[in-house]
Amino acid sequence: MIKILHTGDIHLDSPFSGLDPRSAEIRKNELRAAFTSMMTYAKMNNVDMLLMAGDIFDSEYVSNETLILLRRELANFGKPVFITPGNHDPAIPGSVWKKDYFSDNVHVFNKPELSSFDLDDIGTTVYGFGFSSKNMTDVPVRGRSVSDPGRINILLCHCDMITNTLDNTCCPMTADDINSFGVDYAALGHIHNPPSGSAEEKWCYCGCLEPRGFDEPGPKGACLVEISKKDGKSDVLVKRVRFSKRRYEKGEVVLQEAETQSDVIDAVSTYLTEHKFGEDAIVSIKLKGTVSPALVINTAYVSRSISGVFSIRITDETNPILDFDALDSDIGIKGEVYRQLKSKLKSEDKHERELALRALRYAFNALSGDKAF
Ligand SMILES: [Mn+2]
Repeated sequence: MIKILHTGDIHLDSPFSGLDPRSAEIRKNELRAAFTSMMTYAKMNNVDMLLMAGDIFDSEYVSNETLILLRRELANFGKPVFITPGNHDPAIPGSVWKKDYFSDNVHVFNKPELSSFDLDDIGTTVYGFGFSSKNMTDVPVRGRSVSDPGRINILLCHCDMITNTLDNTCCPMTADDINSFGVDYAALGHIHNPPSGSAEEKWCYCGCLEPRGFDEPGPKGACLVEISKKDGKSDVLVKRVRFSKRRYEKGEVVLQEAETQSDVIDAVSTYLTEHKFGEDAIVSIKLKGTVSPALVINTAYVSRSISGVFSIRITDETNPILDFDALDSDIGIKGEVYRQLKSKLKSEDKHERELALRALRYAFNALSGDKAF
């Protein structure tokens, strides 16, 4: 039995531009920390090799600190490391993938043509190919097959098996390509939210190591893969291991006739507790349901009042409880404000409707200001 750690889509030195500069700097360091935690795990679990399925770097601009960290971690690991450059970090002339930069245990598939590397002590052959520019329309394994089906055969590459369009320029591989090639396991990169896949499939996406936005929800990590082969038949066991320091989560809190900012804070806090969103969570909450007409939710204040999560973003999509028929015939100021806004409140344009509703709430909020004494 051989044990592999399959990672990829690390995107080291990602700018995290969706965050404020301070949080972005924290996240950059957390990404490097997630990578070193993974390397520690690989050493502790005595894996036979590390497979890195592309997009190790976010772009061709990599800091020296990151390069040194990568070289040092891979050298310390000591066991074989295979790297295949992806569409974000292709092996272009002058790139680190083309230089003799890493220690001897590191093999980079730095050409777009299929090649292989034998590990005779564990009866395994690793096949791979790498991006040499941002696009790859070829599928280098198509029409090929492994040379010795008796060995454990692994394919390592960055490719897109999910986007089913003709303009897919990221190595549009299919399950048929992999099956006819005849590998025991295809370690793939490119898809950050890995599809669950079935046990019969010979391929697996590891997903990204650390999420970078709400389009990459939930915890992320790498795959621990165990492969055994007997009489030409292989058994593959894939276990997903979390390494991400944070996770992005989206939620919806439905308010019921909330009257004050603290009603809103309580409802959001309860939701976060119920869903066990802790310090590791970057949360986006949509407020729905009904509020009293006198309440205009101050989302900035509510966000600041919430503790226990890394960061929270709140959007207000609530509706005030209003009797529009009664307002229409109201002879007071409220009725007049309503009639002024009525056409916009019923507008076809969603944005105009929301704006009018917001204006109505501010007006009613101001008009309902009771004198305390
Ligand atoms: Mn990627």
